[in-house]
Amino acid sequence: MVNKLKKAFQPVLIGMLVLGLCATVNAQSLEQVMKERGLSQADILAAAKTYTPSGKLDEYVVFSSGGQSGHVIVYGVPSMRILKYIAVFTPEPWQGYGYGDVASMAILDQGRIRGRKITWGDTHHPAISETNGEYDGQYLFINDKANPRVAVIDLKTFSTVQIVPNPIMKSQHGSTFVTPNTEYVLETSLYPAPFSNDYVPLEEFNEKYRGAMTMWKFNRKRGKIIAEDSFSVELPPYCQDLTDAGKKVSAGWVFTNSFNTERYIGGFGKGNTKFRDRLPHEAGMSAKDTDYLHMINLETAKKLFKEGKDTKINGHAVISMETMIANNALFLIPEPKSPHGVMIDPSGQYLTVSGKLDTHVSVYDFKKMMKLIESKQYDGRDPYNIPILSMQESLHGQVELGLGPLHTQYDKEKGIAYTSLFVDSAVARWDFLKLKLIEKVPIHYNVGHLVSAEGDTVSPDGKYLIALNKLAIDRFVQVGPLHPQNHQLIDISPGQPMQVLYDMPIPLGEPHYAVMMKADKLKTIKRFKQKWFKHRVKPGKERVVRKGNQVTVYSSIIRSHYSPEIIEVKVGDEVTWHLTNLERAQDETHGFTVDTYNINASLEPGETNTFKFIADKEGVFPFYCTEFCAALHLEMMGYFLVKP
Ligand code: K7E
Ligand code: CUA
Repeated sequence: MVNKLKKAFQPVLIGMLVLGLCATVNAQSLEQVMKERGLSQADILAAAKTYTPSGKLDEYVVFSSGGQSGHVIVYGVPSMRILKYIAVFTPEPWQGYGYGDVASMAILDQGRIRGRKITWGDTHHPAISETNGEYDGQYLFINDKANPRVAVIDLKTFSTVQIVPNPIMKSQHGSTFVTPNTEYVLETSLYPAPFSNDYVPLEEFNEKYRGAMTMWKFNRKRGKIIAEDSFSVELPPYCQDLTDAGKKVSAGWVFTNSFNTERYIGGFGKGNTKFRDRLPHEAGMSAKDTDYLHMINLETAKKLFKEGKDTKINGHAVISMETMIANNALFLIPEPKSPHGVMIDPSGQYLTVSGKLDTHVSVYDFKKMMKLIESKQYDGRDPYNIPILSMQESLHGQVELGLGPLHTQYDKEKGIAYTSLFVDSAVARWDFLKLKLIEKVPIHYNVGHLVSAEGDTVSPDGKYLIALNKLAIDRFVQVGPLHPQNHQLIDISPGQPMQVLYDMPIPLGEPHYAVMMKADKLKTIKRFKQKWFKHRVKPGKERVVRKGNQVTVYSSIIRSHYSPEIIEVKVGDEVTWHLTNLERAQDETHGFTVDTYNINASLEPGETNTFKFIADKEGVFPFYCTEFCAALHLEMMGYFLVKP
């Protein structure tokens, strides 16, 4: 084995010898390091597959939900090096997001629900914008499950540019997913509730509580969701779970699965104000053997919205179930109970659904489903009159994969898919066309979502798969009772067994889903253009302007000083402070904080930020640059003086 390795590393050894480093090689041979650190040949191979020497870049970039942190986590593959946290629903001081700068404060303000400012999010499913079903690297979308909202991130700058609260939902989960040309961003509700903000007793659950799917119209040119051009489709009060947009043959349709088609409303435990001695939700919601996969015709819904066949609820267009049914645009198909996720294969023809409590994964055939719809062959109707298609006649087949199947991702190889097995703590590689299990690889532990390279596009890359694990017992140095999450990188190269390559701790919330894109698709800017900012301060035009008690400061910043450096105002003055970073050099960021004002900015080269505040306390307030920018960084400061 060692000989084999020697052979593999021969070019490296020769190179080192040429450089005259043979003494070092002798002192620290590979064999010695392996022995000292207890590494096997497989470990060394895994290391060689992931180790990315200084100066080399990763082939893929992963956008992972940051869970309860409300952020997005960005890291590289195969190195698994964290590159950035993108602040979305939660203020983040390093990027100056939500710490006084007017622009980012306004974005967070867009996320108010019924007037209340919310400073966190439960992010679950990121989605990259697509062109013809391929990631185009322009935008990223992410949802907030807790406070039903979606956010738009511009990947030119890796910054959040919009937060859109859902006007009718009270919680959501099946979000965000995009149509193949990012015409729409889909958001699906989770726990049924009335669309209005009124109190409606639980006894009226069946009649007045509802689910919904919102089709947010995305305007790529403006880089924004346009609320007026968006609408929702009313759904039954089942718990709609995950969603996916059809592609290729299934383009124009969208799918979502569900649980609690029992419409169980709970009542377990002492102290309920309503109902007594009832089963807990978990039992009541999983009493039946099947739930419903929902099939929605987006093209028809679009047409109905255009024709004004909607009702406005909270100012938002909603197309009723009745209208959808009458226009053959809403169907249900039974699926094994309490499923988690519906994922459409790259061809658009096959949909995989895993019932968490079933050991099988079900593969539905879109063409068979359409045949049933076209011949109006229904197996009955649900209590809301929605036609039900036969499960047996919609299925391509079922495969037994193991315990607790959850989420599926696709490979470059035709028919090959990967499904996470939550209870088994394993990942299954299987063939969804031939309906057979190929192999399983154990992971640590309790895997949720998986992500493969470009895995939910029309042309996945294969190569890498990441298991987003929920528990990380024994994987890392113990850091208190709350462990980090564990993202495990798996080599899925064809013609060899899957190999776990790397454990990556995620110490910031529970990531649910991630997307992995070729890194060279990113077209990020290196610096801001000063002219993009209305309030930019040109060099030589720095000044302080006073109008009554309104003081406007026009500041420029460049290594290593602010101009002006001393600003004196009176107690009660309203201060508007514009700052422009005049740097041209890449990455020459300067910060800005005013002692005790809860202000922190990160001004990238060319960027302008504006702060508005009232100088409400007399005193002396040093301000300084919070980013170590140059040798005289500590000297980069000034005084903000407030006179009585
Ligand atoms: Cu499996 Cu939200 Cu997609 Cu966790 S996810 S709940
Ligand atoms: Cu500028 Cu430190």
